Amino acid sequence: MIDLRSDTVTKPTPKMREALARAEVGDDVYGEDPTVNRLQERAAELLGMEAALFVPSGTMGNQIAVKVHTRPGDEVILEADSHIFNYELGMMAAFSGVLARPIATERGVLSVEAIAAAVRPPIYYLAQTGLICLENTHNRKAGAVYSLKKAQELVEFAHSRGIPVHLDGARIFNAAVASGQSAKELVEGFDSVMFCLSKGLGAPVGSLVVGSKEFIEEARRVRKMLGGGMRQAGILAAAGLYALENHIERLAEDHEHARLIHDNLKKFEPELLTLEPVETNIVIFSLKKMAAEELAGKLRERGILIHAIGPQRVRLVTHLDVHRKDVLETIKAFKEVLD
Ligand code: TLP
Repeated sequence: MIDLRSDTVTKPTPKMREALARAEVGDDVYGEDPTVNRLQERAAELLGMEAALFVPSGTMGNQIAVKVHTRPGDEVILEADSHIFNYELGMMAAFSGVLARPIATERGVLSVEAIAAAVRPPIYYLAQTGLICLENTHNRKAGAVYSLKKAQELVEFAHSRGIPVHLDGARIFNAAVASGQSAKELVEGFDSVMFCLSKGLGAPVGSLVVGSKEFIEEARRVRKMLGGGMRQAGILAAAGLYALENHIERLAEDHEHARLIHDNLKKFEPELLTLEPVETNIVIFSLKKMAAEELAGKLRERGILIHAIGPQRVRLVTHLDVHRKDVLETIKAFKEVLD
């Protein structure tokens, strides 16, 4: 099967498995796993922050950040299609007791004006804005990238109002490769960042939360509350270290593959579908004459898996287990089905 449902489906490569097998381990709840410690140091260094914490999933990383930055009753400003708001099961309310203040956008990129209008004035009977969350790249907006300038403007504005900013950077390295800026530059000034090893970077499990020493100390406590202390997690961290060493630059290949699929789907516009712009490794389009599930079913018969993310809306994600020949086969299958 050519699996384009998500970049979460990647399997560890033989070399990554070797790194996993060789990993030195210890009990990470005691802070004694040398491989986890190395991964955390490397992550902090790559993002130019003081410290990092290895967590089992992106969702846990985001929710730890929400908890650490806010108090119950606070509002959290975020984009209406963001992962934190839509796909984390209302955990920000359930666990941190905060209210979401979603702002709808065209391409997932919030503006200073929209945020300024959503920030509550400091009046004692109003819920206060405890946190702003951004998402780079933006999953539901077809992998859209926040430009450095936009992100910096928002961070500066938030800080001028005393509000911390968390970045859901599940795919921050895709943003870095696509924009030609380093991940470090793209996250400068953010109060915390979560990024995933288990997506395009190809590790089997794991994400990192990155921030100041003080923030990470508190994040470690919250991780334990959630049952996220992982003991001999060096086995997993070794895969993450391998991914950070070997799988960042190659993301460009995934972007090229996504562009190739996108370019070929253009032939079916405007009659059969409407494409959203492609910026990284995610292609999203809306079908006009067929249900998304029907298309998914027809492609499955041809050995291709895609994700129906709405009644008419479809998502395809390229990743390190999708090779050029798979892309060409996908394009051929689309032609057969849509023609
Ligand atoms: N995204 C998954 C699904 O949950 C939708 C996917 O297939 O794309 N932030 C962003 C921007 C994400 O896209 C995801 C996962 C997460 C956070 C959560 O990461 P995990 O799955 O590790 O909890």
